[in-house]
Amino acid sequence: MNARMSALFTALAAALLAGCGGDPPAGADGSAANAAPGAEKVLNVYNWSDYIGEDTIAGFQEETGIRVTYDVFDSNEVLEAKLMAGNTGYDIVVPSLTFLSRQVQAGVFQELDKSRLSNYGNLDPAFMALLATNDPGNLHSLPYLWGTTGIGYNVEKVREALGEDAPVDSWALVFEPENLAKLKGCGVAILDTPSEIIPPVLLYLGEQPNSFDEAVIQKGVDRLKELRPHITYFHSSQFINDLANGDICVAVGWSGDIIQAQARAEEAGKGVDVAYSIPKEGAPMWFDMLAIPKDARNVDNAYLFLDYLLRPDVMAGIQNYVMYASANQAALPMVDDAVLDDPGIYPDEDTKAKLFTLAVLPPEVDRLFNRHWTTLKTGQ
Ligand code: N2P
Repeated sequence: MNARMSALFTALAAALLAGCGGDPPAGADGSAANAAPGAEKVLNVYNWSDYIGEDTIAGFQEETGIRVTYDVFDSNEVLEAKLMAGNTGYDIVVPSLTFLSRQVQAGVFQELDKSRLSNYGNLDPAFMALLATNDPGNLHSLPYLWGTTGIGYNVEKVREALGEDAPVDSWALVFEPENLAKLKGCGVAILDTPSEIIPPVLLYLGEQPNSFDEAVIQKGVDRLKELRPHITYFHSSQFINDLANGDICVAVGWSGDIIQAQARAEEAGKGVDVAYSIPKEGAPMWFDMLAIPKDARNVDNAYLFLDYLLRPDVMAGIQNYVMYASANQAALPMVDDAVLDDPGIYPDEDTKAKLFTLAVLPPEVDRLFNRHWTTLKTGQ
C-alpha cells in the first residue's frame, strides 16, 4: 500500500480493516468485457461537471460498443432531489458520501455485487473501511474521487486588495466581512451549497462545524448575511473559468477544480497566477461515490462501467486530468507526480490532521440548511 494513501486513515483503518475488499473472480483479466449479447448497448451516467478524463467515456464506448449518455450536475442537493423523486433514468450517479448515506437509508440504491467487479481489489482497504462508516459494509457504493473544500485565489489581485499580509492561509480571508469587502471589487465566488459552506463558517467562528443546533447554525447564517453584499455570485462550477481568466479573484471551491483553474491559467499564459489554500483552521474533506439507482435500466452496462473506472490506467487518466485524489492504490504508479506531490490534492500530514468530514445531516437539519440558503441567496 502506498504510504501517502495509507497514512491518511491509519487510525480508522486499524479498527475497521477486517472484511473489506473483494477478491476478483478467477481468470479475470481486468479489462472491460463486452456487454451481454442482446442487451441494449446504452448507459446513462450522471456525474459532477469537470470530473472525468478527456477520453474516459470515448475509451469505454470504443472497448464495449456501449453508447454513453453523459450528463453533469454540480450540486449534491440537486442530485438528491432527483434521486428521491425516483425515475432519474440514470444507471450511475455520484453523490458525496454523506448524502449517499441518507439516500441509502431511503432505499435509493441497489446493493453492489462485488463479484461482478474484477478490479475491486485495486481499492485501498483502509480507505474502504473509512467509507464503511457511512455506507455500512461498502454495500452500495464505490469511491470515485475525493478532495477538500478550500479557497482558490488570484495571488496578485488578492495582494493588491489586502496587501502582503493577506491571510490567504485562513478562512479569515473570506469569512471576515472587512476582508471580503476589499475583495469584492475583483470578484468573489462561493459554492452554491449550504452543506459545505455553513460548516467551515461555524468552524471559523469557533463553533462545532457539524453542529445540528439551530442557534449555532443561526450564528453561521448571520455571518453569511453580513458577507452577502460582498459576494459576486453563488455557483459551483463557473468559478473554474472565472478564476483562470482573472474575472474573479477568490472562490470558495473544491480542490481539484481550483487546481484545474490554475492549470488553465498557466496554459493561457496571460500571467494569471491561481493558488489553492486549505485554511489552517481546518477544512471539509469529502468523498464522491459511485452508485447504481434501484430503478436503473442498464445494470449490466453499469457494472462494466464501474469495473472500467476501477482499472488503474483509467483511474490514473482521470486523476491526471481533473486533479483529484482517488482511493485506487493500483492507479498510483500511473498518476503524475504533479498530482501526487501537490499538497492541495494529497495534503501533507499536518494539514490532514485538520481536515474534517461532514456529518450526515438529519432531514430536518438538511431542510433548515436549504431554507437558510434560499433566503441568503435571494437576499430576504
Ligand atoms: C467537480 C466537483 C467536485 C466534486 N467539478 C465535489 N464533491
